[in-house]
Amino acid sequence: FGYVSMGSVHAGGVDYEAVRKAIADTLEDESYDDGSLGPVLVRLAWHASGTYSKKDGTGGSNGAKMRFFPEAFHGANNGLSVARNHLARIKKQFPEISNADLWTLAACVAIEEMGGPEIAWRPGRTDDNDGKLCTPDDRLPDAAQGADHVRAVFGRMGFSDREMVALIGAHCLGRCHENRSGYKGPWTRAPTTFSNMYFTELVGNRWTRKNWDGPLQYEDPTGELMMLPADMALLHDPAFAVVVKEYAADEELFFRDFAAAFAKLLELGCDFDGPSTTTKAVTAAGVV
Ligand code: CCH
Repeated sequence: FGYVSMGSVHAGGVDYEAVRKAIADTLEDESYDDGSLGPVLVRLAWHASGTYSKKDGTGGSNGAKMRFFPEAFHGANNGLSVARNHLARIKKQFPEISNADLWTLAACVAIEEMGGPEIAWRPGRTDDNDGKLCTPDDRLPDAAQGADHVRAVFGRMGFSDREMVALIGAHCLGRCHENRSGYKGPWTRAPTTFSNMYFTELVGNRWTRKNWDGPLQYEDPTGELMMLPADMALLHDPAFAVVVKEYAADEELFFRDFAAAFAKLLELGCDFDGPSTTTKAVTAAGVV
Protein backbone atom coordinates (compact mmCIF):
# COMPACT_ATOMS: atom_id res chain seq x y z
CA PHE A 1 0.00 0.00 0.00
CA GLY A 2 2.79 2.35 -0.84
CA TYR A 3 0.38 4.80 -2.42
CA VAL A 4 -2.00 4.84 0.50
CA SER A 5 -1.71 7.85 2.74
CA MET A 6 -1.03 5.95 5.91
CA GLY A 7 -1.14 9.19 7.87
CA SER A 8 -4.83 9.67 7.21
CA VAL A 9 -5.57 5.94 7.34
CA HIS A 10 -4.13 5.76 10.83
CA ALA A 11 -5.81 8.96 11.93
CA GLY A 12 -8.25 8.35 14.74
CA GLY A 13 -7.51 4.64 15.04
CA VAL A 14 -10.55 3.56 13.08
CA ASP A 15 -10.85 -0.04 11.87
CA TYR A 16 -12.18 0.83 8.41
CA GLU A 17 -12.35 -2.79 7.30
CA ALA A 18 -14.73 -3.52 10.19
CA VAL A 19 -16.80 -0.41 9.42
CA ARG A 20 -16.99 -1.38 5.76
CA LYS A 21 -18.14 -4.88 6.72
CA ALA A 22 -20.76 -3.56 9.16
CA ILE A 23 -22.18 -1.36 6.39
CA ALA A 24 -22.12 -4.15 3.79
CA ASP A 25 -23.67 -6.70 6.18
CA THR A 26 -26.63 -4.47 7.05
CA LEU A 27 -27.59 -3.21 3.57
CA GLU A 28 -30.20 -5.85 2.95
CA ASP A 29 -33.55 -5.41 4.65
CA GLU A 30 -36.43 -7.38 3.21
CA SER A 31 -39.00 -5.17 4.90
CA TYR A 32 -37.67 -1.94 3.34
CA ASP A 33 -38.51 -0.71 -0.18
CA ASP A 34 -36.91 -3.02 -2.75
CA GLY A 35 -35.00 -4.94 -0.08
CA SER A 36 -31.93 -2.76 0.33
CA LEU A 37 -30.95 0.38 2.22
CA GLY A 38 -28.25 0.98 -0.42
CA PRO A 39 -30.12 3.54 -2.55
CA VAL A 40 -31.15 5.75 0.37
CA LEU A 41 -27.59 5.66 1.72
CA VAL A 42 -26.33 6.89 -1.65
CA ARG A 43 -28.90 9.67 -1.59
CA LEU A 44 -27.82 10.71 1.92
CA ALA A 45 -24.18 11.13 0.86
CA TRP A 46 -25.22 13.02 -2.26
CA HIS A 47 -27.46 15.45 -0.37
CA ALA A 48 -24.83 15.95 2.33
CA SER A 49 -22.21 16.75 -0.33
CA GLY A 50 -24.28 18.52 -2.99
CA THR A 51 -24.86 21.62 -0.85
CA TYR A 52 -21.33 22.75 -1.75
CA SER A 53 -20.79 26.09 -3.43
CA LYS A 54 -17.46 26.80 -5.08
CA LYS A 55 -18.30 30.51 -4.85
CA ASP A 56 -17.74 30.74 -1.11
CA GLY A 57 -16.65 27.23 -0.10
CA THR A 58 -19.75 26.65 2.04
CA GLY A 59 -21.61 23.34 2.20
CA GLY A 60 -20.30 19.87 1.39
CA SER A 61 -20.03 16.60 3.28
CA ASN A 62 -17.61 17.86 5.93
CA GLY A 63 -19.39 18.48 9.23
CA ALA A 64 -22.31 16.07 8.61
CA LYS A 65 -24.44 19.19 8.91
CA MET A 66 -27.68 17.43 7.97
CA ARG A 67 -27.90 16.08 11.52
CA PHE A 68 -28.97 19.55 12.62
CA PHE A 69 -31.86 21.94 12.26
CA PRO A 70 -32.61 23.41 9.76
CA GLU A 71 -30.87 21.17 7.19
CA ALA A 72 -32.45 17.97 8.53
CA PHE A 73 -35.84 19.50 7.71
CA HIS A 74 -35.08 20.86 4.25
CA GLY A 75 -37.76 19.45 1.93
CA ALA A 76 -35.17 17.80 -0.33
CA ASN A 77 -33.97 15.75 2.65
CA ASN A 78 -37.35 14.16 3.39
CA GLY A 79 -36.92 10.48 4.16
CA LEU A 80 -33.16 10.67 4.68
CA SER A 81 -33.66 10.12 8.41
CA VAL A 82 -33.97 6.44 7.45
CA ALA A 83 -30.36 6.53 6.27
CA ARG A 84 -29.11 8.77 9.09
CA ASN A 85 -30.72 6.57 11.75
CA HIS A 86 -29.33 3.41 10.20
CA LEU A 87 -25.81 4.84 10.18
CA ALA A 88 -26.23 6.19 13.72
CA ARG A 89 -26.57 2.56 14.83
CA ILE A 90 -23.30 1.67 13.05
CA LYS A 91 -21.65 4.75 14.54
CA LYS A 92 -22.47 3.38 18.02
CA GLN A 93 -20.32 0.34 17.21
CA PHE A 94 -17.49 2.53 15.85
CA PRO A 95 -17.61 5.77 17.83
CA GLU A 96 -14.18 6.85 16.48
CA ILE A 97 -15.32 7.37 12.88
CA SER A 98 -16.83 10.80 12.18
CA ASN A 99 -20.42 10.88 10.95
CA ALA A 100 -19.21 12.77 7.89
CA ASP A 101 -16.72 10.01 7.02
CA LEU A 102 -19.27 7.29 7.81
CA TRP A 103 -22.00 8.79 5.59
CA THR A 104 -19.67 9.12 2.60
CA LEU A 105 -18.01 5.74 3.12
CA ALA A 106 -21.44 4.07 3.40
CA ALA A 107 -22.44 5.36 -0.05
CA CYS A 108 -19.22 4.00 -1.59
CA VAL A 109 -19.67 0.62 0.07
CA ALA A 110 -23.34 0.52 -1.00
CA ILE A 111 -22.47 1.29 -4.63
CA GLU A 112 -19.74 -1.34 -4.66
CA GLU A 113 -21.97 -3.94 -2.97
CA MET A 114 -24.76 -3.25 -5.47
CA GLY A 115 -22.43 -4.07 -8.36
CA GLY A 116 -21.07 -0.62 -9.13
CA PRO A 117 -17.51 0.62 -9.54
CA GLU A 118 -14.97 0.99 -6.78
CA ILE A 119 -14.98 4.59 -5.57
CA ALA A 120 -11.92 6.47 -4.36
CA TRP A 121 -12.61 7.53 -0.78
CA ARG A 122 -10.51 8.83 2.05
CA PRO A 123 -11.16 9.63 5.69
CA GLY A 124 -10.48 12.95 7.39
CA ARG A 125 -13.86 14.72 7.61
CA THR A 126 -14.87 16.06 10.99
CA ASP A 127 -18.30 16.59 12.53
CA ASP A 128 -19.82 19.95 13.39
CA ASN A 129 -21.41 20.32 16.81
CA ASP A 130 -24.34 22.48 15.80
CA GLY A 131 -26.24 23.69 12.75
CA LYS A 132 -24.42 27.01 12.42
CA LEU A 133 -22.82 25.98 9.12
CA CYS A 134 -26.02 24.59 7.56
CA THR A 135 -26.52 26.00 4.05
CA PRO A 136 -29.72 27.73 2.90
CA ASP A 137 -32.55 25.54 1.58
CA ASP A 138 -31.80 26.25 -2.08
CA ARG A 139 -28.68 24.26 -2.85
CA LEU A 140 -30.03 20.93 -4.16
CA PRO A 141 -31.68 20.51 -7.58
CA ASP A 142 -35.42 20.91 -8.10
CA ALA A 143 -36.80 17.88 -9.96
CA ALA A 144 -39.50 19.98 -11.64
CA GLN A 145 -36.95 22.05 -13.55
CA GLY A 146 -34.91 21.60 -16.71
CA ALA A 147 -31.40 21.70 -18.17
CA ASP A 148 -30.59 25.32 -17.25
CA HIS A 149 -31.35 24.62 -13.60
CA VAL A 150 -29.37 21.36 -13.56
CA ARG A 151 -26.39 23.19 -15.10
CA ALA A 152 -26.66 26.07 -12.64
CA VAL A 153 -26.86 23.82 -9.57
CA PHE A 154 -24.14 21.34 -10.54
CA GLY A 155 -22.05 24.15 -12.04
CA ARG A 156 -22.09 25.86 -8.62
CA MET A 157 -20.56 22.64 -7.23
CA GLY A 158 -17.89 22.77 -9.95
CA PHE A 159 -19.04 19.97 -12.26
CA SER A 160 -18.85 19.77 -16.07
CA ASP A 161 -21.78 18.70 -18.29
CA ARG A 162 -20.26 15.24 -18.55
CA GLU A 163 -19.88 14.88 -14.77
CA MET A 164 -23.48 16.03 -14.24
CA VAL A 165 -24.85 13.34 -16.54
CA ALA A 166 -22.63 10.69 -14.94
CA LEU A 167 -23.75 11.63 -11.43
CA ILE A 168 -27.46 11.63 -12.28
CA GLY A 169 -26.91 8.10 -13.59
CA ALA A 170 -27.20 7.13 -9.90
CA HIS A 171 -30.94 7.11 -10.60
CA CYS A 172 -30.34 3.52 -11.69
CA LEU A 173 -30.80 3.03 -7.94
CA GLY A 174 -33.87 3.34 -5.77
CA ARG A 175 -37.17 5.00 -6.33
CA CYS A 176 -39.29 8.06 -5.70
CA HIS A 177 -41.62 7.97 -2.69
CA GLU A 178 -44.84 9.98 -2.80
CA ASN A 179 -44.62 10.78 0.89
CA ARG A 180 -41.06 12.12 0.53
CA SER A 181 -40.81 14.02 -2.74
CA GLY A 182 -44.33 13.78 -4.18
CA TYR A 183 -43.01 11.68 -7.08
CA LYS A 184 -43.62 7.98 -7.44
CA GLY A 185 -41.81 4.93 -8.79
CA PRO A 186 -38.41 3.58 -9.86
CA TRP A 187 -36.30 4.50 -12.89
CA THR A 188 -35.32 0.89 -13.65
CA ARG A 189 -36.57 -2.62 -13.01
CA ALA A 190 -33.42 -3.46 -11.00
CA PRO A 191 -33.34 -0.62 -8.45
CA THR A 192 -30.88 -2.35 -6.13
CA THR A 193 -28.32 -2.99 -8.86
CA PHE A 194 -25.87 -0.30 -9.94
CA SER A 195 -25.87 -0.32 -13.75
CA ASN A 196 -26.23 1.92 -16.81
CA MET A 197 -29.92 1.00 -17.02
CA TYR A 198 -31.03 4.54 -16.17
CA PHE A 199 -29.53 5.56 -19.51
CA THR A 200 -30.75 2.57 -21.51
CA GLU A 201 -34.30 3.15 -20.21
CA LEU A 202 -34.05 6.89 -20.84
CA VAL A 203 -33.08 6.47 -24.50
CA GLY A 204 -34.97 3.23 -25.15
CA ASN A 205 -38.51 4.25 -24.22
CA ARG A 206 -41.19 6.58 -25.40
CA TRP A 207 -41.89 8.73 -22.33
CA THR A 208 -45.28 10.33 -21.84
CA ARG A 209 -46.77 12.49 -19.13
CA LYS A 210 -48.23 10.45 -16.30
CA ASN A 211 -51.92 11.09 -15.91
CA TRP A 212 -52.41 11.54 -12.18
CA ASP A 213 -53.03 14.09 -9.43
CA GLY A 214 -49.33 14.31 -8.47
CA PRO A 215 -46.61 16.59 -9.86
CA LEU A 216 -45.63 16.28 -13.53
CA GLN A 217 -43.58 13.15 -14.11
CA TYR A 218 -43.13 10.87 -17.10
CA GLU A 219 -43.86 7.18 -17.55
CA ASP A 220 -42.77 4.44 -19.95
CA PRO A 221 -45.39 2.54 -22.01
CA THR A 222 -45.88 -0.02 -19.20
CA GLY A 223 -46.46 2.72 -16.61
CA GLU A 224 -44.01 0.95 -14.30
CA LEU A 225 -40.96 3.17 -14.80
CA MET A 226 -40.68 6.90 -14.27
CA MET A 227 -38.59 9.92 -15.17
CA LEU A 228 -38.58 13.30 -13.47
CA PRO A 229 -38.75 16.48 -15.56
CA ALA A 230 -35.07 17.02 -14.62
CA ASP A 231 -34.26 13.52 -15.95
CA MET A 232 -36.01 14.29 -19.24
CA ALA A 233 -33.84 17.40 -19.53
CA LEU A 234 -30.84 15.09 -20.05
CA LEU A 235 -32.55 13.73 -23.14
CA HIS A 236 -33.78 17.03 -24.51
CA ASP A 237 -30.63 19.09 -24.01
CA PRO A 238 -28.37 18.34 -27.01
CA ALA A 239 -25.08 18.44 -25.07
CA PHE A 240 -26.41 16.26 -22.24
CA ALA A 241 -28.03 13.86 -24.75
CA VAL A 242 -24.67 13.09 -26.40
CA VAL A 243 -23.33 11.85 -23.04
CA VAL A 244 -26.55 10.00 -22.20
CA LYS A 245 -26.19 8.01 -25.44
CA GLU A 246 -22.53 7.25 -24.73
CA TYR A 247 -23.39 5.84 -21.31
CA ALA A 248 -26.37 3.87 -22.65
CA ALA A 249 -24.00 2.21 -25.14
CA ASP A 250 -21.02 1.67 -22.82
CA GLU A 251 -21.52 0.68 -19.19
CA GLU A 252 -17.80 0.52 -18.49
CA LEU A 253 -17.39 4.12 -19.59
CA PHE A 254 -20.29 5.16 -17.33
CA PHE A 255 -18.77 3.29 -14.37
CA ARG A 256 -15.41 4.98 -14.89
CA ASP A 257 -16.86 8.48 -15.22
CA PHE A 258 -19.31 7.96 -12.37
CA ALA A 259 -16.61 6.70 -9.99
CA ALA A 260 -14.47 9.78 -10.65
CA ALA A 261 -17.35 12.27 -10.39
CA PHE A 262 -18.81 10.67 -7.25
CA ALA A 263 -15.42 10.65 -5.52
CA LYS A 264 -15.10 14.35 -6.37
CA LEU A 265 -18.63 15.03 -5.05
CA LEU A 266 -17.87 13.42 -1.69
CA GLU A 267 -14.77 15.58 -1.25
CA LEU A 268 -16.22 18.99 -2.19
CA GLY A 269 -15.24 21.50 0.48
CA CYS A 270 -13.12 18.97 2.38
CA ASP A 271 -9.58 19.88 3.22
CA PHE A 272 -7.50 16.69 3.22
CA ASP A 273 -3.78 16.39 3.54
CA GLY A 274 -3.12 12.96 2.05
CA PRO A 275 -3.68 11.62 -1.49
CA SER A 276 -6.93 9.91 -2.32
CA THR A 277 -7.10 6.14 -2.35
CA THR A 278 -9.77 3.51 -2.91
CA THR A 279 -12.19 2.38 -0.24
CA LYS A 280 -10.84 -1.12 -0.55
CA ALA A 281 -7.22 -0.01 -0.25
CA VAL A 282 -8.02 2.04 2.85
CA THR A 283 -10.06 -0.68 4.47
CA ALA A 284 -7.60 -3.38 3.43
CA ALA A 285 -5.05 -1.61 5.61
CA GLY A 286 -7.05 -3.23 8.41
CA VAL A 287 -6.95 -2.17 12.02
CA VAL A 288 -5.06 1.08 12.05
FE1 CCH B 1 -31.75 11.94 -7.12
N1 CCH B 1 -33.72 12.05 -6.67
N2 CCH B 1 -31.85 13.73 -8.04
N3 CCH B 1 -29.74 11.87 -7.43
N4 CCH B 1 -31.65 10.19 -6.08
C1 CCH B 1 -34.45 11.12 -5.98
C2 CCH B 1 -34.02 9.90 -5.53
C3 CCH B 1 -32.71 9.46 -5.62
C4 CCH B 1 -32.96 14.49 -8.23
C5 CCH B 1 -34.21 14.26 -7.65
C6 CCH B 1 -34.54 13.11 -6.95
C7 CCH B 1 -29.00 12.81 -8.08
C8 CCH B 1 -29.51 13.90 -8.80
C9 CCH B 1 -30.82 14.31 -8.76
C10 CCH B 1 -30.51 9.41 -5.93
C11 CCH B 1 -29.21 9.79 -6.22
C12 CCH B 1 -28.87 10.96 -6.90
C13 CCH B 1 -35.79 11.61 -5.81
C14 CCH B 1 -36.90 10.87 -5.09
C15 CCH B 1 -35.85 12.84 -6.41
C16 CCH B 1 -37.06 13.74 -6.51
C17 CCH B 1 -36.80 11.02 -3.56
C18 CCH B 1 -37.84 10.22 -2.84
O1 CCH B 1 -39.03 10.45 -3.13
O2 CCH B 1 -37.47 9.38 -2.01
C19 CCH B 1 -32.65 15.60 -9.11
C20 CCH B 1 -33.63 16.67 -9.55
C21 CCH B 1 -31.33 15.48 -9.45
C22 CCH B 1 -30.51 16.31 -10.37
O3 CCH B 1 -30.98 17.17 -11.08
C23 CCH B 1 -27.61 12.52 -7.92
C24 CCH B 1 -26.46 13.37 -8.48
C25 CCH B 1 -27.52 11.36 -7.19
C26 CCH B 1 -26.31 10.60 -6.69
C27 CCH B 1 -25.11 10.67 -7.23
C28 CCH B 1 -30.87 8.12 -5.39
C29 CCH B 1 -29.94 6.95 -5.11
C30 CCH B 1 -32.27 8.16 -5.20
C31 CCH B 1 -33.15 7.02 -4.67
C32 CCH B 1 -33.34 7.15 -3.18
C33 CCH B 1 -34.21 6.07 -2.59
O4 CCH B 1 -34.58 6.26 -1.42
O5 CCH B 1 -34.51 5.07 -3.23
